[in-house]
Amino acid sequence: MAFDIEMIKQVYSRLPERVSQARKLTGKPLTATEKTLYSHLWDTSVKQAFVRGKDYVDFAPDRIACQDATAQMALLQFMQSGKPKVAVPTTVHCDHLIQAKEGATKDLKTANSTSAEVFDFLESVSNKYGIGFWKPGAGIIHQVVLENYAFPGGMMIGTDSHTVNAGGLGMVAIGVGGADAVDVMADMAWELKFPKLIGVKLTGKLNGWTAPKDVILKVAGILTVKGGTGAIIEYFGDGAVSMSCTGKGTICNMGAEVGATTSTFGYDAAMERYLRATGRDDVADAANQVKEHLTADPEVYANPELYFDEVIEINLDTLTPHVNGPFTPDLATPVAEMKAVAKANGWPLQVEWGLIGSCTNSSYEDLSRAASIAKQAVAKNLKTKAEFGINPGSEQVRFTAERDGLLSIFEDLNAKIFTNACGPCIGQWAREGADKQEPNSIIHSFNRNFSKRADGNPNTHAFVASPEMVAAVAISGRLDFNPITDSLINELGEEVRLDPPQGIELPPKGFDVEDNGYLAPEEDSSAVQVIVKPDSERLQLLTPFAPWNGENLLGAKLLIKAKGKCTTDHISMAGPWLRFRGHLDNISNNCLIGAVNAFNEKTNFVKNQLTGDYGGVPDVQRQYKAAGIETVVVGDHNYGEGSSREHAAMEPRHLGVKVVLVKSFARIHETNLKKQGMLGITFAKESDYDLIQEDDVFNFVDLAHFAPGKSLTIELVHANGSKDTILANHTYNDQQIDWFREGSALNLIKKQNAS
Ligand code: MIC
Ligand code: SF4
Repeated sequence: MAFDIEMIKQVYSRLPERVSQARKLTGKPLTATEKTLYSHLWDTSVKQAFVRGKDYVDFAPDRIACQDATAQMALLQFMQSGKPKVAVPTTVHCDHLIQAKEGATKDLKTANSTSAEVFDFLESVSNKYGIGFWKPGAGIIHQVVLENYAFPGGMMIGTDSHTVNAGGLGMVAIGVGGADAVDVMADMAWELKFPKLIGVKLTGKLNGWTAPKDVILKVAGILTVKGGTGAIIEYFGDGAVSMSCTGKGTICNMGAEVGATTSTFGYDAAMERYLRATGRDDVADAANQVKEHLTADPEVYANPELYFDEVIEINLDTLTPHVNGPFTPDLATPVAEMKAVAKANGWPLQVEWGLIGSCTNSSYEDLSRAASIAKQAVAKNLKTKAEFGINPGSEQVRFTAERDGLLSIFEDLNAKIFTNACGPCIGQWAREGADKQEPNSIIHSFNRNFSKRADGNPNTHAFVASPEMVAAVAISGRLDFNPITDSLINELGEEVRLDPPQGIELPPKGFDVEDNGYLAPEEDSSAVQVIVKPDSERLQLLTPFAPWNGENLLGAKLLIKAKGKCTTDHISMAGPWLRFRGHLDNISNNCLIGAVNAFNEKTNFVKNQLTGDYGGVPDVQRQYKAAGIETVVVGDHNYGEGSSREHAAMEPRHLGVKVVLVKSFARIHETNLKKQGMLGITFAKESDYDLIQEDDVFNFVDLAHFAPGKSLTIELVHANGSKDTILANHTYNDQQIDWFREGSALNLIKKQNAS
């Protein structure tokens, strides 16, 4: 039986009526996305349709998922809310804190001892507040959610940007910061600006070397890292229906990389097969009864341009494999063009590692397709030129893949089988020699490839491709290898070719697992103690942020003007810093250390306006804080792209930054800033970014009249005494201004609970 089946049945029982209401409100046929959104409204008595891209709407998600690196902060906040149990089904998954080094058994043991304090904390908080707990080694959050919790037409939020993976099973699943999750855990509505809708019509059928991953690599090339911002992408068409459920998951997963709020597909036979194969006949049967409400109305897919804000069409018959990167996931190169492109850019052609895994591509089908390439290599006397690492997505996938002989195929190629966890995808990788910082190339099936992300080396050129392409490139050892046209020379000196991959959608003998790693919370948890040691370096109870004094902010100094890409990895790096995710003061020592200072092109090297000296960003900021001076961070486009980690908002807040002024924000990060009581605003005129000088002082001269829809005026006082007055826009509504006033959204919840 599926988890929380009663909740799922309830969602389905109210679905027909809510969908018909929504059809009346909007006066038109509905997309699958709209059906799910309108059937999850907090206030069901709404009288008007919402304006996409404009109206803030309160939603009531069905469930929440958190992973270990973000759950610590989320649950530390929830503990302050004063609630005895979480209000909706919630799970915690331990997947980010396990380093890939020697192989699964040893690595898991090491993680269990080095992170014991954090795992014990998460296990006891989960138990205390009625949260399901998935132990280290159980698998990557999004694969485990897809296998156990996702259901068509459901709505969930998760404290990880790749929560969107559950769109592969027809959910509207959205990544959020911990403070958003706390709202829903505390039985409050969850607010989102009603998204725009992008339709992607897939025609034809995947064939040969082309995989679901190539669909999203192509879409990323079209939309770029910010093209999906504020929108939900709905995929449809024959091509969509012909794809496996986990393949759809891959596409939705990497939709995070185009900034999309989420991506989804209408319910279909592939989803039904997956539900049944993963032991959820009950969900499949219930879904079948309300089938027509779990996909768009037929008129929508017949004339998509009438119902979506933008429509993209991709023909799978002619789509070819892609390799994206380096340093950004939207730099898409068709494999056939890689020879010329790599040469022109001077990318290192020799590939040193091929890594298969991450929440994007670690399903049974993914492993089977990559294994079919590995098997040929062995049979054709090829030795792999690069090293190979595999992280299966879950214990269920690993156990089944081992039983079916898939893992031993990789082992025949000397691959290392790492833990069922994120591993190298999030810098949890003890890569030998990375500290030498030599230029090199690696290829992986992950979703992100920002600088330093996998191994901390800024000169590692990381490329993203499908698992089978990763296998082929790793075997050849060359970035520009095109398996469709190129041959390889084997150990016997013969010329051989790799045939296209053969995948197995679902294990013919069914999935199997001995210990899936799940711990249910106790019914009566009154005796459960949650322990945070006062001298811990990994966990720290939170102290509330100070409220705003209601006055204009005058005399604020520039901390850093960040140039170019400034993702959450630049603002709050992961890898070695993941160990401090539960300790705000300690993790604040990584605040913005990866951001490039526009005045000297260096990272972690900014001017202290008090002394004229240069120093690291956290150090300089701590000096401003000690002197009682508030500061401003200035940034470029799509600031805060990437992760949902709210540390990227909490650290500057904790250190005394007041304002983040940028050309544009990524959605989750903008919300995180608001939730933590920061002022996140955008240049009304983008070119005003150029006016900001290194010694600037900022006066926010009308902040005292902070109101929805009203721009803010900023006076910039330059070192020579000259001034510029510029305008900044914001998207705060009344409630969000209250968060700012109270010092944070959590302060407001506490106040409301107390009254
Ligand atoms: C990531 O892929 O960057 C992460 C690590 O999963 C993050 C969450 C985090 O920073 O903990 C994400 O994508 O939200
Ligand atoms: Fe883990 Fe990587 Fe997926 Fe983030 S993207 S959840 S780090 S596997």
